[in-house]
Amino acid sequence: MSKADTLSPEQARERAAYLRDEINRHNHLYYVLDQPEIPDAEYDRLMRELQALETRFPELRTPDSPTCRVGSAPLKDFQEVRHVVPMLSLSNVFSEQELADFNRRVEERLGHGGVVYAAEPKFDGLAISLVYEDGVMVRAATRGDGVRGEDVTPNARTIPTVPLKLQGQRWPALLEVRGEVIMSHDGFEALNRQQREHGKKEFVNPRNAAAGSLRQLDSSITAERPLEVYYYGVGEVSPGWLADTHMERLQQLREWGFRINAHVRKVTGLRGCLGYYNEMLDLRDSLPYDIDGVVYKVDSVAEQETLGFISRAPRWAVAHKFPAQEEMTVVEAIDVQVGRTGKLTPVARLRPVFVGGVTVTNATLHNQDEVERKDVRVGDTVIVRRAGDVIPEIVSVVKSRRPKGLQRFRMPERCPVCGARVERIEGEADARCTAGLSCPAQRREAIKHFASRKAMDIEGLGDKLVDALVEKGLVETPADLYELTHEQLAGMPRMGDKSADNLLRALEKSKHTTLARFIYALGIREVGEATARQLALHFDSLESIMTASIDELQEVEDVGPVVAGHIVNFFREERNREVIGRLIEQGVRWEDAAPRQGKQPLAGNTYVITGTLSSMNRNEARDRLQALGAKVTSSVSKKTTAVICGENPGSKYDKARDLGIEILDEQAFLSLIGER
Ligand code: 9MJ
Repeated sequence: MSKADTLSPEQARERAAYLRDEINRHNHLYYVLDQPEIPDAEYDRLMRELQALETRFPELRTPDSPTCRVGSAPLKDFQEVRHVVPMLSLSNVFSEQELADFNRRVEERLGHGGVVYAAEPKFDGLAISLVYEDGVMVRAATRGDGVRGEDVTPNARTIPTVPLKLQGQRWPALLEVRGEVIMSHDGFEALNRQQREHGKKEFVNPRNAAAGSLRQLDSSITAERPLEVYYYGVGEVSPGWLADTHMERLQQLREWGFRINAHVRKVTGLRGCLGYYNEMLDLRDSLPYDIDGVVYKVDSVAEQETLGFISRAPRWAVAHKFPAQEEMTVVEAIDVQVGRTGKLTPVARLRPVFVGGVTVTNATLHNQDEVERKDVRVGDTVIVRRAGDVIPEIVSVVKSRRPKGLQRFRMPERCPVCGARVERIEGEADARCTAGLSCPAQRREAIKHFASRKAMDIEGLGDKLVDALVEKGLVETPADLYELTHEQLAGMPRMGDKSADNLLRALEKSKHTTLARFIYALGIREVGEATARQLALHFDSLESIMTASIDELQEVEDVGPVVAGHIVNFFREERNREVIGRLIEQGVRWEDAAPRQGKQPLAGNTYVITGTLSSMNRNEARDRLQALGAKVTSSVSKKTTAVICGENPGSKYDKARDLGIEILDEQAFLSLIGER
């Protein structure tokens, strides 16, 4: 039962008035100001609730009800354009059942089953109409309210995927083409990076950025924005030119130079529609742009005409929406986590909310500036976005739902774990706990990093076990790991004799490592895997890295003054030197790096590794080759010296064969690096 079914007529009248005002306000925020305050899913819910009320109490349907129109009046500043053929909106379905109902109505009206549909992705951007006279683009307009839009001709001309002239020899004297203006994820991120660097407001999502960019009074601004268009229909066209089906029409448009999306295709009946929906839902996260659903359009234009329209939407098409990627929820707390290098990260604890296909309970707030910029407070209603595999984010606060008296968030002045002073260096975004490895949180994270796969690769030493070992006081530094006894390990939660044995064996095995891994494992600030490898290649030994000056360190590729400073500070610290000394006493060792001159037998050679090697993993194989002066890359080209192939090699093997490049099996590889 929906809310509309439970209200008395008086309550319904009040609720409808509230919904009308609220929807109109959000319409204005969205269409005119480009500043939406609530996610689309919430807007849709308000709209559907009002529709349900108006269905039950038709007398509530006032002429100014937002259910009677879509969009809102154009901005005053743009010239108004009247659409001779109205720009339709699509009705939405949100479930299989609603889609089945739609398909049944279509079948009933057409008098047959197995209806053929053109299925298309539903781009999440804003609609545009382009008019061509004698093959030349003369006018571009936004949809506006469907009848009156805004003239954005100079802006549209700046978009590379808007043809200024039609391709081919023959086209109708008058052709109006319609499509969706979007911004890709890459474009959106680049734009926001630029906005940040110039101290300007960031856009909340790609659709908003596209709308804000197209509707600029100064088209030179539009020109700098990465806008694109996909086309999906026509408006007013000289008679006699167009094909009889939607799919054929799209092909005509393609030939005239319009970009048609590669995922458009014909499907049959309800099953065909559902198959397409599931396929696109799977693809969604890997597409370089946002889609918020799919659209099915009856393919036959004659059948479209039979079906006709209902108010502003065609009866022959429907949008089948995906689960929303933005939802609203409430911030129940803001916790502060302490990372490996002492960095304090505020994390919002959320009332659980289903968004982007999973239940989300946390969202990172990155740092203090981010919290201040978004002004997120405990008790706030916020919009949460989860797109793809990206960590959930708070997009914005719904200010109109903020209860009175909420406190601004303040970064603590003391570390929430150890109580040490927190410092924030002038010009840096991050606040840090100053206690270093005497802070239990930093110790824990440092040990997890030390043990991780790309560092010492200690198999079986998971995060939970590290937490427990630090908690019990058995491990304070990485060196303590190698002094753990069988009894201590077997006595830990979820551990037994066998797993203790396995872990001791893994610890022993990890002692034989490479200099690059060891440096990376130390967890020096801003020394990632690549920098660690460069350091190991450049210097002969750990000793020379530990005693290098800031200037000497900067001779290494990728090392600037800041990183060099972190390295010097790290090795200057007595505690760190002591831990390193103990690790070496315990037997941690690596092959001496080849001296820089003379002993780099593979210098100048480039290798690619594919498939699974039995004697070592690919990272190790890469380290060994690099230690001998070779370059290791991920793709095969004419410059590749040889491809090293393990079991089940990928397409790189085929490519090497095609290019006639030498292929080495594991035996040949081992003799190359001097193992056999
Ligand atoms: C989008 N937004 O991708 C239509 N749309 O067709 C597609 N919108 C549409 N079609 C008729 N693919 C009205 C709107």
